[in-house]
Amino acid sequence: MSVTDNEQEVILTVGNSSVSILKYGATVTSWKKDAKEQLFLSEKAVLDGSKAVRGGIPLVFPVFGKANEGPCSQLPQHGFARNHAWEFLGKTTESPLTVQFGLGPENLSQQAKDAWNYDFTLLYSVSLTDDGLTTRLEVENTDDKPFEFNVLFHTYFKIDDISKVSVEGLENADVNDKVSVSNYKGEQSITINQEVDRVYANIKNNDVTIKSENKPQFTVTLQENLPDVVVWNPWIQKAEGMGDFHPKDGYKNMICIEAGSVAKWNNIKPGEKWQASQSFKAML
Ligand code: TA6
Repeated sequence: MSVTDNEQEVILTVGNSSVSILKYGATVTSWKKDAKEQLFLSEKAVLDGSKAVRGGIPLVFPVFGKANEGPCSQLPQHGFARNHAWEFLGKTTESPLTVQFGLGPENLSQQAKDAWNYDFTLLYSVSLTDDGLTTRLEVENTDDKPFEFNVLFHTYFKIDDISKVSVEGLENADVNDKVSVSNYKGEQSITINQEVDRVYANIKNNDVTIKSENKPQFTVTLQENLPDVVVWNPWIQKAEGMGDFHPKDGYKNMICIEAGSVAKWNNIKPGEKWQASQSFKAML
């Protein structure tokens, strides 16, 4: 069991499992279980701190997508948490092995502070066990006025073949489908054979399962304050259009199952804290 801290990243090791967290964006870039990589990371992911990482688990705060109006309207897509350097705050617990990162206005560019002018503290914890990974984000309003926000863990799971994948646990959720521009109820089992970009809101279960050839490969447990799940696969055309998405047929080897609180704004008053956490298990 170890924690290694270098200039760019922090690496946790527990037995044959490991997790690597880039200090830029506090972005998990690798999670290995039994030495096998569980997350998709584009071969052209930019890891030098010049742009958000294409893969792993980018963090989305304070806005999911783009806001056309309101306090987040001047922010870039998915906000600023994923494209600023966080402070490594060290190890918090031995079992499970947990490290923590912090972000506040003092870590933001002037542009980001001008775009979203609130005092806040983010504390992000990553915990590793032999077979699982837990991520937890705490938001504190240290300002003298309330603010609203979204949170999302934008997780890219690595899979062998998208044509053999199904996702269960999202049945009866309220779906906002950005591709077909329609709303409907979540289906019992989701398969992917085209671009998919959907918000499943008000999830009825705590667990979402990603299956490969009908065998459970990952479970995502929505532990706290994560009522929504985004399902995304860029498919052929959108993969072609992203300069940092490589190989171009990599859409066959990834699926984003993104636990979040994005369908509605969360609102916290001065002095209040809010937290969300999810846990992954890898089974294949
Ligand atoms: O989570 C799905 C989504 O909102 C898609 O609409 C797509 O834009 C994806 O995020 C990636 O966004 P990015 O800003 O990282 O290119």
